Parts: sequence; C-alpha cells; structure tokens
Amino acid sequence: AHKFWGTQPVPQLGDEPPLEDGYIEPSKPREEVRQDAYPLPKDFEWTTVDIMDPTQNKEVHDLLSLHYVEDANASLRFKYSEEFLRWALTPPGYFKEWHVGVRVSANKKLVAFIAGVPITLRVRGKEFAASEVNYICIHKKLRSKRLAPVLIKEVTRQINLQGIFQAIYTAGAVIPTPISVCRYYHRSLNVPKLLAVGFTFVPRNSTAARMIRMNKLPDTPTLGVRPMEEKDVASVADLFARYMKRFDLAPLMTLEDVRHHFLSAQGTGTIGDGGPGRRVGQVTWTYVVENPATHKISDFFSYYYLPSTILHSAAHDMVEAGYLYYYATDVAFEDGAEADGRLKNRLKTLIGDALVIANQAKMDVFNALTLMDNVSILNDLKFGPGDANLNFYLYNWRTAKLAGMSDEGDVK
Ligand code: YNC
Ligand code: MG
Repeated sequence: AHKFWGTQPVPQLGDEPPLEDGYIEPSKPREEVRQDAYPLPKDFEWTTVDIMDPTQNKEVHDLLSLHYVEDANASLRFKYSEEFLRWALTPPGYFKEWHVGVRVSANKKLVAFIAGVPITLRVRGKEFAASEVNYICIHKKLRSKRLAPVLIKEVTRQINLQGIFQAIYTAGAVIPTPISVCRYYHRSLNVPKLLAVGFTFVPRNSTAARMIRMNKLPDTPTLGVRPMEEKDVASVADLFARYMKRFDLAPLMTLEDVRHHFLSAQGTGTIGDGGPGRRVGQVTWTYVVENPATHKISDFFSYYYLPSTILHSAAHDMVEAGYLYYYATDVAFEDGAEADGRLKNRLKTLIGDALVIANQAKMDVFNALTLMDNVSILNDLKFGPGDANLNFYLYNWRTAKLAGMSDEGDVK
C-alpha cells in the first residue's frame, strides 16, 4: 500500500520486533552514494536554500505560512517565524546542502522544501550520528503528484554525502512505522481569546467566568527562576545530559549545542522590548534555578514560541502558542524522589513556573506532548488532551517500540 515507504530502510508494518538494535542497511562510502540529483518533473529545478540569507529565509517562511501543517479541521496552520526557521536550521555543524528547495524554473518561485540538521542520538544503549528531518512542504497546487518521495530521496542523498545514514523525524501522518506515538496536550492561558476563536468551548456544566478563574495563574513564578545566561551553559549541559539518561530516546548535546538550542534564540534587547514578557524576535524562553551556594543550575525549563494562523475567525488572526521543550531537575537524582512523589512535585512547580512565564509573554495557550516526564504532571497543571497525535520515526534504525513516551490509549 506504501509505494514509496515500502522501498525504504524502515521497519515495515507487521515486522517482528528486532532481536538487536541497529541499522537496516549498512552505510556506504561517499563514492558509492548517488552523485547526481534525482530528476524533477520538467519545469522545476533544485535549489540549495541559504537560510542565513534574509531573502531566502523569507521565501521559506512565506511557503510554510501558506502551505505547511494544518490541524484536522483546517482551522489553524503553523506560522513559523523567520527567526524560528533560522534557529531551527542552523545548529552547530549544520550543512547548507541539507536545506533542499524546489523552484519553478520559469520564475524561480519556491514551491517545495525539506530540511535536515545534524543531531547525535542515543536510542536505548546505542549512540550514533544522525539527521533530524523536518519542514517538508509542497505548495497546495502541487500535491498528490508523488513529489514528496523525490524530496525525501534528495535530502537523504545530501545527508548520505556527508556520511550520515540515520534520521529521526516526526509527523502527524501515519506511515511505516512509528517507534512511538505521542498526544498533544493544551493548557489554556488566554481563555476569552481561545473561546472567541473556537479553540476551546464552555462545557455544559461550566461558564466562561468559571473557566477563566480555573485557569488563572500567579503573577510571579514560585521557584527563583531567571533567564538562562552564557555563564550557565556548562551547568545546564551537565544537568541536561544526566536528566536525559532517564529516557530511551534522547539527543546528546555538546556545549555548543546547548548554547544554540537554549540560548541563541532568546531575541535581542531586554525583556519587554518585543512586547510584554518578550524580547525582539524571541523564539525560546529558557529559565534556570541557580543554587545560591554552589552556583550550579539545579533546574531549568525551556519553551519555544510557535504561533498558528487562524484560518477562519473574524475575531483574531493568530493563536500565540508556547511549546514545552526540554527541562531537567536535580531532584530526579535524590534517593527515592521518584517513588515518594518529590520528583513529580518539583516538576509540577517547575513547569507551573513555565506557565507563569509564558502567560507573562502573552501566549494564548501552552502545549506539551506525552513524552519525557510530562504525563505525570499534565492533569495537575490543567492541560487537556487535544485531537492531534505526533508520530515518531527513525530511518534506517531498528529498535523495539519505545516505552516512556505514552502510546495511544496508554495516557494516564
Ligand atoms: C510525511 N509527512 O505516505 P507512500 S512532518 C513522510 N512524511 O508515500 P505525494 C509522507 N512521508 O505511502 P503530497 C508524509 N506525508 O505511497 C505523505 N508522505 O509510500 C508520503 N503537507 O507523496 C505518503 N508536512 O507527493 C506517500 O504527497 C507519499 O503531495 C505521497 O506531499 C506530502 O516534515 C506533503 O504536513 C506532506 O506539504 C509534503 O502533503 C504535503 O501530499 C504537504 O503524492 C502540508 O508521501 C505540510 C505537512 C509534513 C510535516 C515532516 C517530517 C518529514 C519526514 C520526511 C521523511 C524523512 C525520512 C528521513 C530521511 C532520511 C535521511 C537520512 C539518512
Ligand atoms: Mg506531490
């Protein structure tokens, strides 16, 4: 049934769980990787997108703004900012050649895109260099013409040319074969606006006033959090590495990676310059708790700002959304902290503070997936389940289904 995915080195539906983790196809020396680009339909040509060039950055932004992911009812569409795309596509060691575009030959209009970035993964006990592939987008007028497989093969070729033969990717679409399925959860912040645009509804047994009261947040965080600074990079990197050992699938980050992912997209100027609680061009909010005695970072959280365009509401044109990114706490390493609920309580306070900071930055809603330790705190922090799932995939790597991220129906 999957004309393309049936040909790719991914576990096929119905495959037995593997006896041992590892690649599906062996890596090839560079000279054995296909050297010429895959053919495109006539009238189209490949382009390497230079995301650091403001004009090309805006071309990708504009393509995605009109043609990227929508929710099931086509009422919202992700609107990645130019700053977000520049940040997401330029981690340390990125390759420009992995940012693959398709243009109309006649007028050079950008009509399709796909991107990879380098990442180091640990899956269970094994660590390997991989790529993270995202942002596949085809202009609506060019859909269902089997262009997606060509884009995927071309980005794979570019990645292979750099000696990388594994990838991780996520999608709402179900294809062969998810290693895990997560559900989106939403925490309302700006209840009147979410009601006005139909993102949430007043249940029969409630009122708008009661919903506003229920979702009200304190004005100030509970823990002494402050924005992460350059001096925190080593301490955050160490805490992050230790905390991520809790999970079967995690990225490994160098100091440069930590600086990029948590510090480099905090915008310019001081908080407030970009509107309440925001710097100009701010994409991520990373906050830390510093131990006053040791000056080590005991906790941190990070979230990113990804608005969506509202496709048919007269009242508002955007939903301002924060997405929970990574976090960690030292409490996880205290004896018995998981068993006696101390870890859960600390995470509730820490992510509760993320909600306060996101509310100050005028986010309308705060989103999280059922991964990491999120499931333990989502209900208490008044997140509710959404309609959408996010499927996780590995390319050319076998491993059994991952526990730790909740499967459908398994969400507590
Ligand atoms: C998808 N999202 O099954 P079969 S998430 C992967 N990811 O192939 P056509 C997808 N494959 O089943 P269209 C996919 N969606 O026949 C569809 N497919 O084997 C498969 N939407 O191609 C599909 N962005 O060109 C089928 O479909 C084949 O014109 C059909 O294009 C699809 O970025 C798409 O949702 C998604 O722009 C581009 O609908 C288009 O419909 C679109 O006829 C709106 O394609 C935007 C959107 C998806 C966001 C994402 C993750 C991408 C992962 C790609 C796979 C990477 C593999 C790893 C590379 C290895 C590197 C190494 C080493
Ligand atoms: Mg197509």
